[in-house]
Amino acid sequence: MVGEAKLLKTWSSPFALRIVWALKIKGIEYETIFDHLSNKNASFLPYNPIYKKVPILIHNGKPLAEL
Ligand SMILES: N[C@@H](CCC(=O)N[C@@H](CS)C(=O)NCC(=O)O)C(=O)O
Repeated sequence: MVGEAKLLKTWSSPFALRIVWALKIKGIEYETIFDHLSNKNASFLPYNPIYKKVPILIHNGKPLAEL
């Protein structure tokens, strides 16, 4: 993957494991950002303001939610 990848997730999100495994299988380096769903200023809110769900994969600043 060209560019920077960040994965926004909670520590317990089972949905995020799909992304973690996919990135690992593909050998893609990424930064993990943990947050809490109850945090009103959560880091993921600007990236998925309607559904307010994680995980969100951010590639070069562009969010991919509901993967
Ligand atoms: N369709 C989404 C579902 C993701 C999802 O439900 N994530 C949960 C955490 S595991 C969540 O963000 N829940 C917050 C809420 O429902 O308000 C996906 O497959 O990624």
